[in-house]
Amino acid sequence: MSDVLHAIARELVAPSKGILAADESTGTIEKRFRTIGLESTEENRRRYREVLFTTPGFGEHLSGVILFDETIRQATSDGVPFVKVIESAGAIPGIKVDKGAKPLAGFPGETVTEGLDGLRERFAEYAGLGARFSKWRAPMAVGDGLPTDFAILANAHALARFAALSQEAEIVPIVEPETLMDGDHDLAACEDATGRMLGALYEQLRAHRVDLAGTLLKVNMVVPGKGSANQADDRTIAEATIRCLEAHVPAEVPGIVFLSGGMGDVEATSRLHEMNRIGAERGGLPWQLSFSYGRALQAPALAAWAGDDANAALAQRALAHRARMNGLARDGRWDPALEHDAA
Ligand code: 5MM
Repeated sequence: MSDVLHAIARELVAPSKGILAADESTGTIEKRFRTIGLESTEENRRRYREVLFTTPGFGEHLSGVILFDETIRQATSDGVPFVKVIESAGAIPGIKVDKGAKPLAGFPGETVTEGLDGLRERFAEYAGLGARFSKWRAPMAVGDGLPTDFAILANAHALARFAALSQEAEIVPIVEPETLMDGDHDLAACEDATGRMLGALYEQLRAHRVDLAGTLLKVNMVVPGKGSANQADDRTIAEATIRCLEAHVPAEVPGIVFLSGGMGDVEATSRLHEMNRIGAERGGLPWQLSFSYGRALQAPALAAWAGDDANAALAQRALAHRARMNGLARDGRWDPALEHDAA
């Protein structure tokens, strides 16, 4: 398959860099804005994204940005399209194409991600707008008997159909199965659910003739549920995550980028650092291990901005700091003492 896809996938997981997930759908950004008491209007969403994307040195530790449908069509207050702003900073624009997780009929408590209808045509439009990679997220809850094998299969099949259509449009697909952190399950239950999903996903990707070297995996770390009485330290989480990935992710996949899923921002950095330390101790892992954080990159910036452009420079310093910390963690070179240089 295309050398272009392989090159973009590798560029997204280049040393010292990772991806900014800024693809909050309208409902999700509304929740985020509520934390700063800001109304979620189209103009406020545009202003916020302008603050993020015009951060000085943006491309130093950010290889790409995942955008939402509305955002890929927006521009700065001076009229420069966001896609151009991102490219000028040396980063790659990407697009979230799924239409969200909807209840899976007949399977209470489970969901299947929708968005396949008309996707070929949407990909053609997104390619014209400048997207060079794409993303589809399939969240799965852990609970009594959940996730079921059927919900795993339904989501893995949809992820593979998405990936095949994305590659057809010469756009690198990022497949994102997410085992949710909600609940009181332990680390072993998360490892089991994540491993079952990854097993089904790679079976489906191969069956759909997807070129794995032109894809990336975005996935959760293996962690206990938020309500579990048995929380785990960063080293244990890093070891369990690598064990699970080694068992299920083929070596042709160039990179794995983690989601933050509700972990604290420093926690997300520290755990990524631990995994890359383990990789270095072992003389390397088959794939690059990097980040594609939403909340863990944006939370301090959003709080600093607080809806007021007078705070833009402060917010940009906060984003640049988290990007630098994760850029170091992605190379196993982070030091907690560096957190004190925060903006
Ligand atoms: C930024 O949040 C993304 C969009 O979610 P919705 O479709 O629910 O609005 C989400 O897909 C995101 O890219 C990943 O989950 C990573 O974000 P976190 O905050 O988990 O790092």
